[in-house]
Parts: sequence; structure tokens; C-alpha cells
Amino acid sequence: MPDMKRRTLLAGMAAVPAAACTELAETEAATDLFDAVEGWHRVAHRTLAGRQALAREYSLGQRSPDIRGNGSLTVETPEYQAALVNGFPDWRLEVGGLVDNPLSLSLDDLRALPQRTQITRHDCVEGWSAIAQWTGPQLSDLLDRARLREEANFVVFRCADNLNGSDYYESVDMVDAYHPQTIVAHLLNGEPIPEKNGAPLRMRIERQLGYKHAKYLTGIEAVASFDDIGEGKGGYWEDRSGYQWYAGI
Ligand SMILES: Nc1nc2c(c(=O)[nH]1)N[C@H]1C(S)=C(S)[C@@H](COP(=O)(O)O)O[C@H]1N2
Ligand SMILES: [Mo]
Repeated sequence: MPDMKRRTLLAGMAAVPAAACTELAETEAATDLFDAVEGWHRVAHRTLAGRQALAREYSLGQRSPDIRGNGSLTVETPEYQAALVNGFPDWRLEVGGLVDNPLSLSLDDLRALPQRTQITRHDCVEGWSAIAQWTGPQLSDLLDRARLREEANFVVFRCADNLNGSDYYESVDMVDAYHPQTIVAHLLNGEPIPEKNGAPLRMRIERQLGYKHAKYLTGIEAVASFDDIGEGKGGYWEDRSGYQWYAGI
């Protein structure tokens, strides 16, 4: 996160205990805080401190026996099928858009970064949940290394799969992008992510519903606005159904 935004955000959070949320608007730090996040939120009644809270984490024994696949279950190109067999030696994750230092990372590059492992529950709006362990670098680390620019307000996730004629994509604001449990996962329960669950890379955004967790991830793009992407609603399902862009849980 650009220094100014990060400093203001941390200053605001440190000064305001979660219990004092209702008084937020009256403190000086809170004024800065709200200035800093202006335009990030689509839902005004959520406080930043609340949104930064961690999603519940579970123990190994609480994991679900299987994580079903939902939506796309593969990428239907010969290139993907060949790469799947070979362990994706040439897969690249591009980190670009409004950054000063664009990155192009291999799976080995991603594995070499500091890793976070978390056991969390995936909640799909279609009415099922599953608990699993996910491992990968934090998105915040990638954005810091790419030197995110001040004018970036959202992060767009680009995917390799095409669902009914359109490329799947998603987006989040900087609060979710910098949330400590937002990771670019390459391991599911300690193994490379299976085909149906988004091999070789998928987002985990633990404070958001399942459709935000982009699978078959190829690109991370920092943008000021997503008005000109897809149908302008910030995601594949947001563009073609009533799914909300803000899917916080
Ligand atoms: N690229 C891509 N990402 C996607 C989808 C998809 O169809 N394509 N489906 C979404 C939905 S609705 C859910 S619930 C989860 C399902 O993840 P799973 O297949 O690992 O259960 O992925 C999300 N991410
Ligand atoms: Mo879903």
C-alpha cells in the first residue's frame, strides 16, 4: 500500500479500539481514516476496524473431507491441459496495472516468498461450506514488492478460465487486498491445488464469499476504477446476476 494510505490507516486503527466504533466519526484520527478510505468502500456502515478482523481459523481435524469444485472445474485449452500434467512449469502470475514495479512470477518465485498457512471455511452463496487449509504468499507482500501507486483503489484478479463465453474475473478494494488472510494460494491441505479447485493458483480472500476467490489466477491488476472492465460491476457474477460486489462475511 502506498505509504500515505498505510500510515493513515494504521494511525486511525491504533487510535480507535474496536469497541469505540460508534465514536469513530468524532475523533480526529477517524476523520483522517475516513478520508483515506474514501472511495474504497461501497458499504458505508462497515468500519475499517471491523473489516480488518480475522476470519475464524480452524484446526487440522476440523477440515472437510473434500472441497467440491464449483463454477469452472478446469480450463479448456490444450495449453492448460498440457501444463497440468507437467506441474505448470511455465505458469506466470503478472502483477501490474497501477504499480511502479510490475512483476512476472513463476510458481517457484511464489513459493520462495514468505508463506502464510491458514485453515478457513469457504462459504458459497449456493448454500455450501467447506473447511480447508490454504498456503501461499500474502497479496499485500506482492503489492508492496510491485510498489502499488497511490491512485490504485482496487485490485482486479484475472483468470485463465472462460465461463459461458466470458473470462472469469473478480476485484476487491484495498482493505481486502491488504487483509492478512488474503493470500495467493498454491497449496490446498499441503498439496498443489487440484484442477477443480483452481490449479495452480487461486485467491483466498477469507472475509468474502466464495465467488470472490478467483481460481486459475493469471494476473493481479491494480486499478483506479473497474468501470471499464467487463460490464463494469467488478466481477463475472456481479456483471451477470444479482451478486453483490461487496460480499463481506
Ligand atoms: N476462475 C474462477 N474462479 C472462481 C469460480 C469460477 O467459476 N472461475 N467460481 C467461484 C465460486 S462461485 C466459488 S464458490 C469458488 C469455488 O471454489 P472451489 O471450486 O474450490 O470449490 O470459486 C470461485 N472462483
Ligand atoms: Mo460460489
